[in-house]
Amino acid sequence: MTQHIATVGGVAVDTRHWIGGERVASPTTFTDESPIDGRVLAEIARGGQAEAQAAADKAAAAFPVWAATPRAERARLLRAVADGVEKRLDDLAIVETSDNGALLRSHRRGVMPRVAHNFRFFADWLLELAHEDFDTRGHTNRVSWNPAGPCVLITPWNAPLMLATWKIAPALAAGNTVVLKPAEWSPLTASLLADITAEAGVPAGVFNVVQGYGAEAGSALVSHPGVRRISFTGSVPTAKHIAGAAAANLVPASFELGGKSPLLVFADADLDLAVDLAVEQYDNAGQVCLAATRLLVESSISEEFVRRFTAKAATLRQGDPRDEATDIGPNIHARQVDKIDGFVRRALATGARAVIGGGPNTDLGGLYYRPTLLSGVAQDSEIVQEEVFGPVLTLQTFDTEEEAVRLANDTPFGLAATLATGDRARAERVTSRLVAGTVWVNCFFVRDLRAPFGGSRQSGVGREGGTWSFDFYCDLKNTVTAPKGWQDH
Ligand code: TXE
Repeated sequence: MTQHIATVGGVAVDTRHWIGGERVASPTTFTDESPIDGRVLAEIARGGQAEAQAAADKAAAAFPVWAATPRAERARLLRAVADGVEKRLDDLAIVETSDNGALLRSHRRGVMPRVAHNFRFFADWLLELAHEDFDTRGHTNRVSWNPAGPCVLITPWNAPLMLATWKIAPALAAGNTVVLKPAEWSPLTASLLADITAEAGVPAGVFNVVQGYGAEAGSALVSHPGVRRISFTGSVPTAKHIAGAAAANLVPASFELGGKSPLLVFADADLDLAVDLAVEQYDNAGQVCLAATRLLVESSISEEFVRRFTAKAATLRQGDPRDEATDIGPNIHARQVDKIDGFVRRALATGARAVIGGGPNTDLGGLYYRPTLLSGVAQDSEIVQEEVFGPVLTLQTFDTEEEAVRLANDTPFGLAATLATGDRARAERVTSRLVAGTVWVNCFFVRDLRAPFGGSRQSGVGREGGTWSFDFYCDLKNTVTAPKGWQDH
């Protein structure tokens, strides 16, 4: 029994799947390492076809009862999960930091409270979700929201519990059952969440976790014919693979993918604010899909911008993410660091110049990449067109608003854009022309769960948040009732 428990940051974490309200082991395991120092944290159950089948069966079996559970009761249970998250906030924070290397102080103060909020928000929203009635020549149309069935949720490692619970909370609130497959590089907090849901009283089979690799557990889950919805956050190639599996079973799927978002800095901007916004893009060591990694700066102020940016970036402390004073931690995995460095090497070899950074921080070991800014990059170059997912920004300049918009929109992505300008009319003009699911004006990363979140082009399909989440996780039914034919008429 005890060999299934790993102790991470002093917290006991079960390394098995959570299927039908029980812990389930697999014949084989995979190794989970910490990006902080490469230390082995746990041997995790390695799911595949059999575990996917078992979880899908349990989710299907639990669905009718959960779907029929009164909304008030579902909402109560989701709030109990939120309470459980808050009760174990420190445990979740230290385990997540150990597992994915993001800052402990962010997990404690920002991320984990928002995980709890995800459950409360969708519990509240559920209770307000009203059916809509309208009249057609005396006939009543009643549009009602009905749970779709078992949902498979596939999530990434850059913000594991945060991104998973954006999906889990609305899916469960809507009356669906869930099978979560967390990323193999950060599997631990999903297991703690399973404990929390059980303690909260969520019935067996309503929430399930299958651990494992994407090509094994993930692939088996998304191909399962019993699944009614698939929601995915991750990379574009994996999304295309999942889209194929979803299409084969005609299952609606939503995709939150990568980005190559711009930060447009106009000469009329508050320059210190613009610099703060730019430096903020190094958060989470650049492993944020929304990150505005392309700095587009009006030529007339670019020199001053770079001067202030460089000074500000020099104050960032890179190091152990458990240390309160650290601003930038490690990247997730040696493979990711190699990938980041490959992008930077190729850019430097083709004419780019490193204004700051330009390689791993070898003082800290190979997993920490120095915050990097590259200038002299061509618009059609790989470094400008492709997502790096590391602390690497590019700098380009523009002379006119027209040129700024053209550069901003000229990538395969359309997730977000950030503007720094002091001119409201310009902000409106530019915003209306940007291809982006979210535009921030003189701010960054302000996120309200009532608002839709998602991307255009290769950044995704569908939106999450508020009503849009319920749109996705529900089957709408329109019931048309005639005024005639009643016994009592
Ligand atoms: O992503 P994958 P990776 C981008 C970022 C990063 C790159 C690669 O640029 O460098 O993607 O990261 C599961 N069937 N983003 O390789 O493979 C996998 O197990 C079903 C941006 O980690 O997409 C994991 O749970 N599932 C992004 C999840 O998909 C499969 C966040 C994501 O892994 C599968 C993460 C398959 N065939 C990466 N193959 C964002 N939008 O924020 C893999 N998975």
